[in-house]
Amino acid sequence: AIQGFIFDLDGVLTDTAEWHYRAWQRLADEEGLPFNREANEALRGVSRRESLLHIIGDQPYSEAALQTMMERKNRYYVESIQNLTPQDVLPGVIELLDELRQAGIKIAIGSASKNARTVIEKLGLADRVDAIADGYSVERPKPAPDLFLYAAAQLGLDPSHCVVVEDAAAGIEAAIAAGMWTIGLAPAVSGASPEEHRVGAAHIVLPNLMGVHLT
Ligand code: B16
Ligand code: MG
Repeated sequence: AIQGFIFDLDGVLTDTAEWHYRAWQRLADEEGLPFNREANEALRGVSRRESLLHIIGDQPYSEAALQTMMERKNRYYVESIQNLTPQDVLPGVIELLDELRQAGIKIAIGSASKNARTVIEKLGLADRVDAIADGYSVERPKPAPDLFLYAAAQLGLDPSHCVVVEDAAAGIEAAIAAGMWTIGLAPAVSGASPEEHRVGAAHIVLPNLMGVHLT
């Protein structure tokens, strides 16, 4: 039986994915690097460093330059999340978290972000989760299973008893590699088969968490 739920943060519990995008867009514009909303889709759930490497392509930047660009992007992002409030929790989330807790199911966050704790605090969700795995928890980013395995270990659960909720292909891949059940969130694409969604490999694909219940 399912004993734990591990939620991705950006794009699942809140829409900070948009603020990540805008911060990368600002950096790319300043650097004269080609980037747009469509290119950003490939960065969903991807770590800060991997995202930057993707944006610079084959431009030769020194390690020091990469570091300062990552710091700059993070500064833009951190500025933009200062005004997050509990109003920014996506529809259906609170209801589902309450229902899970009532059913005795453990809850963790499994986010690639180093800002996950700040975001969770600002959203007022800290008291509703039992464990947080974030960008500081493990070395290898998603799609490696490490982050979700770490979250399951924090909950004291076997991976096979955990469900991961994700909005990114890299996250679904990581969860499957961890031996967990997966729920992928992606907007409905009219006429598209389930495999064509960005989270096509997930066991279940839903548009969002609105009206999602345990039974
Ligand atoms: P940071 P998630 C991910 O969070 C974001 O989706 C991704 O856009 C971001 O680059 C990554 O965290 C690292 O975030 O720069 O704040 O450490 O979707 O895994 O909750
Ligand atoms: Mg995400």
